[in-house]
Amino acid sequence: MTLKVVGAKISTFTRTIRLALEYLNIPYELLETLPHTETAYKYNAFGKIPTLIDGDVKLIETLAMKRYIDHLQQGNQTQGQSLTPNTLNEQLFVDQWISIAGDYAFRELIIAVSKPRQSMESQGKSETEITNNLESQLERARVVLGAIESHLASSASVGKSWLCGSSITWADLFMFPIFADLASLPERELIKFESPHLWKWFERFSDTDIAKQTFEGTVADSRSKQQSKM
Ligand SMILES: N[C@@H](CCC(=O)N[C@@H](CS)C(=O)NCC(=O)O)C(=O)O
Repeated sequence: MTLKVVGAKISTFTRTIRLALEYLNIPYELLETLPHTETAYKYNAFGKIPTLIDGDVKLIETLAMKRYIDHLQQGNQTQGQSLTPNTLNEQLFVDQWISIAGDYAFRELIIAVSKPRQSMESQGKSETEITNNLESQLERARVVLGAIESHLASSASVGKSWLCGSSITWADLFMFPIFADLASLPERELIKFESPHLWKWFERFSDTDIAKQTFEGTVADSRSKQQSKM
């Protein structure tokens, strides 16, 4: 039976799960819904997305989905690649970075910056007004960006290009959709000029097949379409 992902292309957490399924070549269908719709509540009492369904298995939190997808991948003898490393120390490291992505980065970059910016833009506020209104949020965002930047800088100094080592892990999959949204906003300048290692990591991930396969319908996609109409 094909897995079903209930969620939206625009949702960062949904994109994480789709990135994993694409990476591991696990077929799935996307049942598209935004949060807090009748469909979202049908599968998740909190109205959040995504939900992952596989027959009788229904999972409403991405951490549980991660564990389940790893389980599917381990059962698939033909698959060589894994998103979770083998040793306990490496797994703990990945778990920490997933938590940083899902909590600090999501809260300070998506909830505090990306969503209010988009809402102010749609209300027709000027760029000056938007940047003034976001001033304190951007200070907090800078702390998160700075911490990720210094981690990536020290990883790069020992030749490691991904968040948790030399290959893509779940940590990259949780972090990337957040940066894909942020990098499509004027706030990309903060990353580009103040966090060069983070910017390089973002560009490296953007260039992967899985990033391209899940680009359509994202905030970055709709903004690039809007800009090309102008
Ligand atoms: N802890 C949840 C977070 C999921 C989440 O916050 N999803 C967002 C969409 S990216 C959502 O449903 N937002 C609506 C809301 O917070 O009310 C998970 O890991 O699955």
